[in-house]
Amino acid sequence: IRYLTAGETHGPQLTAIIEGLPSELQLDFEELNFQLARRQKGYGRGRRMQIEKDTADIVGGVRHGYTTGAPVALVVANNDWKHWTKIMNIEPMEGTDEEKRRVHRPRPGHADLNGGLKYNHKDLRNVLERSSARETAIRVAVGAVARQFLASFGIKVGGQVIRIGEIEAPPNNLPLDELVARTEESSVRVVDKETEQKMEAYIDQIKKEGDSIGGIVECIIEGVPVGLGSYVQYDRKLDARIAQAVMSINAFKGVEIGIGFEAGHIRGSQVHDEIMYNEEQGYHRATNRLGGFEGGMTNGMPIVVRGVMKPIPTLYKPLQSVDIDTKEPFTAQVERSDACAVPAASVVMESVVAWEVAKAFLEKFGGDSMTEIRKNLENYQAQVDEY
Ligand code: EPS
Repeated sequence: IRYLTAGETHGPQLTAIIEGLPSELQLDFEELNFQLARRQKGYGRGRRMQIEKDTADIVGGVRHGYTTGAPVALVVANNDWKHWTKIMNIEPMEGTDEEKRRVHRPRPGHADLNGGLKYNHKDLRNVLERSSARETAIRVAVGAVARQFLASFGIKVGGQVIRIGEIEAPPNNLPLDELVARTEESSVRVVDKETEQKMEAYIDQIKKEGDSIGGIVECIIEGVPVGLGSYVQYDRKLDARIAQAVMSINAFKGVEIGIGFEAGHIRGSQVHDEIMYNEEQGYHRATNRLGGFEGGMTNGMPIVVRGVMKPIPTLYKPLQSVDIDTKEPFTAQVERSDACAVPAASVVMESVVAWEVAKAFLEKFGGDSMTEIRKNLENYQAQVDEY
């Protein structure tokens, strides 16, 4: 199974094609749009989110509520397109640089300069239109399909914001359903109300100062069978594939599984999860410091992944850069930006991790229909239960 996306942030739409989904997967369209709405929320977003009301259209591969096994094509329209029809048109355009909204001043921290050099674009708009984090909207739509696939096997996905800049959320050990319910009510996707208030005030302050702020988000996936991914080849290690997926989210600079980097400063006896057995649970671990992975394979414990997002590089507070026409220094002018997109990034991370888990699940229990996959899973489950 694989997917590709296409589309520009101010173009007509974002598009994805998912190839390799089995037939007989029932899709709940409201749930799909609910995931898109979750990504649009969050304290600290800018004016663009007032323009967009993201919904997904399915334009292939689904009939009467079920996948057919054909490629599933998804479309998320850009409402902002109506302001950009000339500038982003596929037809040649006559006009001044200003009329074309040509970009010749690369913004530090963005793809602008590297992309311009690489693709030889003298208009950096050709880079920024595609490198924009707007693309995460369609990835959330794809992830929403993956989540529904996983849910049909009892696999649940949730997440929370762990930190925004200086403000850290206190640790909690809530059951996943409760964590999901509580974070859903929060403007910054945290459980603790006091932390929420502190984070909102902090974001206000950052915004007032013309700055931006990043943070750390966590994704948890429960109910995953043991043995997804494999130790036998580097590119089959599921933890590695999840890390790649998380790093691919715009502005993400690091990933950890379980206790992650903390494993580098405590002892082995404090890191490894002891193996237990009882009739009811079968094999399990006494703790879950390794975040559900040993040897690149799931061990049946919840998958716990964290990712760090850098502050958004579009700043009202100017940073120095160099004009590609004149090679002269300039300081950037910003029209609109998000001061903080960490709560939205939390939803994106859930989506991309869910996709990787669904992909590994299909590799292990692969079949062309949900019926076939279900039988393969039951067969394997019986083998594991007997072991
Ligand atoms: C983004 C810049 C802003 C964000 C955008 C990501 O858009 P614009 O350039 O139109 O002001 O709002 O995010 C989204 C549109 C979205 O849906 O998340 C960027 O440069 O990455």
